[in-house]
Parts: sequence; C-alpha cells; structure tokens
Amino acid sequence: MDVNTWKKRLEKLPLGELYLYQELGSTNQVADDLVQQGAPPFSLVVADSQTAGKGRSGRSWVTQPGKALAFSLILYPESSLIEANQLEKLSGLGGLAVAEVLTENLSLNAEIKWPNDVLVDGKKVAGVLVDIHWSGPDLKVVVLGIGINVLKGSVPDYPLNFPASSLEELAGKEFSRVDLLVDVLRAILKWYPRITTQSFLTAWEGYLAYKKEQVTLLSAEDIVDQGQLIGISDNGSLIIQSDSGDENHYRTGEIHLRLVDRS
Ligand code: BT5
Repeated sequence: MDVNTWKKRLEKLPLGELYLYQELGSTNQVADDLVQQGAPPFSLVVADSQTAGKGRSGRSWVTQPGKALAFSLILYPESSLIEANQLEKLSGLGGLAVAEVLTENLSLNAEIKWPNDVLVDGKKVAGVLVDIHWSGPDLKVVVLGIGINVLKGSVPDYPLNFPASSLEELAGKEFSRVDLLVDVLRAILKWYPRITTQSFLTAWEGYLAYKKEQVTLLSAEDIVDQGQLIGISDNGSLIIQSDSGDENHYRTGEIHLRLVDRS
C-alpha cells in the first residue's frame, strides 16, 4: 500500500483522523484504542495486512498483504439515531455499502447474507464486524470494521466456514483497492444519516440473499429454525416463515444462515 497516495485520496472525504498502517493486529482493535484516546468521529484505520484480524465471536479474519481491504470507521451515533434494539442495522450499513458499490460501480452480482457477509455469485467476498462501546444504557461508540477480498491470493487456503473468493477471481479482472475503499466509504457516509429510514431498510433488503428460499438457521451446530426467508423487519431482524407455520424474527447473536441444499 502506498500510504501517501492512499492518504491523499482519503483526505478528500469528510472523515476524522486517518491512520494507515502496512501491518497491524486488527484495525478494530486499534480503532478501539483510538476511541479511548478521544479520536474524532469518522476517524479511519486502514491496514494493508492484519496479523490478528477479528471475525465474529472470537473467529479470525485473514488479511494478506497487498491483496485485500481491511479498515475500521469510528462512529459516534446520536442516541436518537439508533435504538438498542436496532443494532443489526449497523452490520446492515456495512453490508449495504459494500454490496451497493460492488453492484453499481463494479457490475458484480452482490448479495448480503444476513447478518454480516457480502457474497458475489454465492461466495463470500467481504465480512463486517461491528464492535460497540456502551455508556450505561446508551450506545456511545461504534467501530464498523470491514474486510474485502479484492485480489487473487486474499482468500486463506485452509478450510473456511463458508465458500469464499476474491473480486478478481470472480470478475476475471483486477480492481484498485484504494478506489474501492473510497467508494465504500462514500456509500457508508451516504447511508449512515439515513439508517433509521425506510429507504435504508428497502435498500438493505434489496440485496438480501436467499429471499423466498428455504434456509436453515444454525447456532453453532444446532438447527434453530428452518423455513422460508421472508426479509428484514423494521428493526433489522431476519424474518423466517418457519416450516411449522410461525413467522419468527431473529437477532444476530450467534446465528448462522445456510441455504437448504435441495439437490
Ligand atoms: C466476519 O466474521 O466475516 C467479519 C470479518 C470482519 C473483518 C474486518 S477486517 C477489518 C476489521 N478489523 C478486524 O479485525 N476485523 C474487521 P465471521 O462471519 O465470523 O467470519 C469469520 C470466518 O470467515 C473465519 O472463521 C474463517 O472461516 C473465514 N475467513 C477468514 N478470513 C477470511 C477471508 N479473508 N475471506 C473469507 N473468509 C474468511
């Protein structure tokens, strides 16, 4: 990563402080530390590679040098902006921004596998990790972390929890990482003030993978529910029309979504 070039591009956006690293442990971890030091809103941490990238629930996320995007944006939501029971919308914000840019700017077939994965042609190309700091009952700080597999060689070569690929492999051409970063940040900045609106929900749901299809919801290895995926509720929960006939709503927690293989 050419830090000076990237910094010049990023300075044109209405962001806070910029922290660009060739290598660090985890951009979310560094952003957490910066929050403790009083980093201003929309401060951004970007790393060319991560040695301890974080997935959800203690899983790890691999960021190979020179191949991927790994960044974290610090947000200080106004207390009215997002209610405690709507936190799924923050993952939705990251997923929507990535899916929209991949679809509209790169002409890729992007979808969001609720809650936090972005798929292209059914393969995972990006993940979103939201870390939240509370001050008593109030949501104080949100660290929105996003990892995107841009170039060949960005996908780890060991077995993963879901089939994965890179944008280059799927599109058959290379993409500029810094262009993509700028576009995704623009999309986040566009949608963030609209996160409580119907247009946000409609746009997010528009990219939802497996709509009207039969899915299984898993918690670790246990089946939590099976049925048809209906959509996203007003507070960002996933709606499943269960095989038993009930309509069930799910928050993220430890839930995984899988398409039922009917072959
Ligand atoms: C995620 O977790 O998908 C969230 C990933 C968020 C990564 C970003 S990078 C910038 C910021 N800083 C961080 O430290 N993290 C965020 P989850 O759904 O739990 O998926 C994790 C699982 O994905 C792992 O257990 C692996 O099986 C798989 N995996 C790891 N690296 C991958 C990669 N590069 N591409 C596809 N799958 C990967």
